[in-house]
Parts: sequence; structure tokens; C-alpha cells
Amino acid sequence: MGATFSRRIQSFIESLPFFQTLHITMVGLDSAGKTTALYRLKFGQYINTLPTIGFNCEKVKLNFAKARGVSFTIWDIGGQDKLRPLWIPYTRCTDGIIFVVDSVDEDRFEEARIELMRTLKFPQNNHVPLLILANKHDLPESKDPQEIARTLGLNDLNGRHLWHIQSCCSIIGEGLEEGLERLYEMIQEKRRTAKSGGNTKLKNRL
Ligand code: G3D
Ligand code: MG
Repeated sequence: MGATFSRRIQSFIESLPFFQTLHITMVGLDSAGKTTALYRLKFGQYINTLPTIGFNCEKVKLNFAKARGVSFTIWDIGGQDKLRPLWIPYTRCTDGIIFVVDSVDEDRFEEARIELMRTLKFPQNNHVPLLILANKHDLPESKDPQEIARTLGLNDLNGRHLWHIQSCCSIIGEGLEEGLERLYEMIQEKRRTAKSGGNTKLKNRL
């Protein structure tokens, strides 16, 4: 009785946003803007980046609406060809995946789709909530997020992953907080679904 009660108290405390640290892996093709997004979230300003050789990792405390007080440990993994094999071990058993796409680079949408699907196909990534950041929306040639969603084949993920696509500009930070908040909500939703024993019919709410 006492042990059950203290387990309940512990699980209640752990469910409070302030005590939560979630592990998030950020991937995407090279030059999509992953590191710019990470530093914008961490330092609140634009920081000039160099191509990532390996990975960067920062703890980001969310400070908005429902996710206030939650910490995200974000792993930003290099996107060059030779670094992509790292995506699988880094995404394995993570709480959420962020996939960053350059919304202007139409010629590489197919390459992005292939790499995204390869990552999600890994059995341990089954059901992991997915946030797509359609980045560089400040540029006039940027494609509409719904068009990017179609090109990436995101509708094929319905029932397997909760996902959301968010247009953003990592240079000024527009859209990043909204995206992270939505990712947090999806992680919570996935946990509730898993607790109630039904993980196979995850509904997508775009
Ligand atoms: P990566 O970590 O995904 O490889 P980076 O990408 O964060 O290094 O960014 C690659 C280039 O894209 C950088 O330009 C960076 O300034 C630019 N970039 C990132 N986000 C945005 C954005 O939202 N809008 C625009 N216009 N550019 C962005 P350089 O010139 O340094 O290569
Ligand atoms: Mg980088």
C-alpha cells in the first residue's frame, strides 16, 4: 500500500512539466538549417554555423504555454552523406524526432524523403512522434508546408506516427517554439495512448 502510494506520487511528480527532460534527435540533409535552429533555441539569437562534423547537443528549456518548464535535450546530427548512418543509433528510443527540410531546395526533396523514411522504418523508431521543420520560410521561393508534406509522403505515416509540419525561419526563430510545443503535445499524447494500451491506431492531427 505504502509502496504503491509512493510510486504514484513519484509518477505524478515526474509527469509535471518542470521535472521532465525529453530526448529529441534532430536530423535532416546537410545545410537544411538544423544547427541554426538549435542555437537559435538555445541562445535566443542567430549564430553563424559551420558544417557539423559529428553532432551538437544542447539542453533547451521550453518557456511557452503548455510546455513551460520542460527540458529538451536536443541532439543535432550532421546531415552529410557519410554521417547519415549515425541517424539510426541516435534516433533509437528517443522521445521525439525533428526532421529539418530546406523549403527552397526542391531538387533535394526526394533525397530528404528517402532519408526520412529510412530512419522511420527502423523498428525502434516505430510510433516516435515526428516534427518536420519546413525551414527557410523567409525566402520567397520557399514551398508551402502542405506541398512539402505531400512530397515527403507524410500521409503514409498516418496510424504509425503522430506528426506535424511547421514552417519556420531558424534565423529569426519564427515558428520554432510553435513546432516544439506541438512536438511536446504529441509526446504526451503518445504516452497517454501507450498507457491505455492502444499504440497501433495513433491518429494524426495535422
Ligand atoms: P545544417 O546544420 O542543417 O547543416 P546550418 O545547416 O544550420 O549549418 O545552415 C546552413 C545554411 O542555411 C547557413 O547558411 C544558415 O545561415 C542558413 N539558414 C539556416 N536557417 C535558415 C533560415 O531559416 N533562412 C535562411 N534564409 N537561411 C537559413 P551559410 O550561408 O552559412 O551556409
Ligand atoms: Mg549542422
